[in-house]
Amino acid sequence: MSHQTLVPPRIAAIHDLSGAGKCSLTIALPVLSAMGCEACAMPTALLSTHTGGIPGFTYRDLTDDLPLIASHWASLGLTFDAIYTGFAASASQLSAIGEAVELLRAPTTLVLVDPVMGDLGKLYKTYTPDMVESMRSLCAKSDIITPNLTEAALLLGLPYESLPHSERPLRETLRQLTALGPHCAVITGIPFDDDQIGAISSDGGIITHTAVPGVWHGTGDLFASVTLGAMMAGASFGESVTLAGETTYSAINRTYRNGTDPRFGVHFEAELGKLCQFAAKRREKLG
Ligand code: PXL
Repeated sequence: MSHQTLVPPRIAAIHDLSGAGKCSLTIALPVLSAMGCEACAMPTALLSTHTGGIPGFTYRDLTDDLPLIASHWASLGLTFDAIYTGFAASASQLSAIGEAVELLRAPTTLVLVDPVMGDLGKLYKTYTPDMVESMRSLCAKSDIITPNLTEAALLLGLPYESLPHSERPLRETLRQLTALGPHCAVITGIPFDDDQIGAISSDGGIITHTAVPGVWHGTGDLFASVTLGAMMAGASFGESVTLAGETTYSAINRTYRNGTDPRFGVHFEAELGKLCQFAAKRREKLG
C-alpha cells in the first residue's frame, strides 16, 4: 500500500441549494466528500424545498452571482478536475452555467451534465420549453450526461412514448445522445419488463433491479453524484455507473422500508461508508 497522500480531486458543483427535501447540493456535497473529493459549491438558487410535489416552496434565483463566483475562482487560480451541473432555474441561468463551465474548465477537466428537466414523461413545474434547447447546448459542452428516460426524449426532441424500453434499440438512443456532444451517456429510470427498472450506459453496461413502488425524489442526483465520485477515484465509466445503480437502489429500498415521506428524499446517508471505502480502495490502486 502506498503511503503517499493524494490531493483530493476538486469539483465545481453547480446546483441549487434546497434546504429540505434532499436533492442537488444536499446530495452532491456529502457524496463527493465521502468519496474523497473537494466539492466547491456554486449555488444556482436557494429554495426552502425542491419543487417536486411540495407546495409553497420559496425560491431565490442566484443567476447574477454565477459569473461573479466563477471569475473569483478563476482569479484565485483554482483548477478543477471536474465540473458537475444539474437542475437549473431558467434558460438564461443555463447559459450562465455554460459560461462558468467554459471559464473554469481545463483540457483535462471532466464535465458531467445531469440534464435535470423532468420525469415520468413530463417537464418539472419550473421548466419551460426554451430551457430544453439551452440544456441541449450545455450537454454539447459535456463529457458525460446522465438523463433519465424523459430527459433523453426531451434532448432528442422525441415524444416520451416513442423511446424504446429494450436493450438493442436503447443502444441506438444512446448513440443519438452521444452525437449531441458528450463521449459517454447513461440513461436511468428505464422501466424494463417484469417489474424491472434500470439504467443502460454507452460503454455497454446495463443494470436492472426490481422496481420499488413510489416516486423517489433526488435519486437522479444521487446516481449522478456517485457516478462522478467513482470516476474521480479512478473507476471506469461502467464500474461507476454500476456502483451508482446499486447505491441508488439500496437507498430507495431503505427509504421504502423506513416508510418516510418519499418527497423528502432517500436515506442515502447509510451508503456513505460504502462509498468512502470504494473510493479509498480505488485510490490505493492509483497510489
Ligand atoms: O432532483 C432534481 C431537482 C433538483 N432541484 C430542484 C428540484 C428538482 C426536481 O424536482 O425541484 C429544486
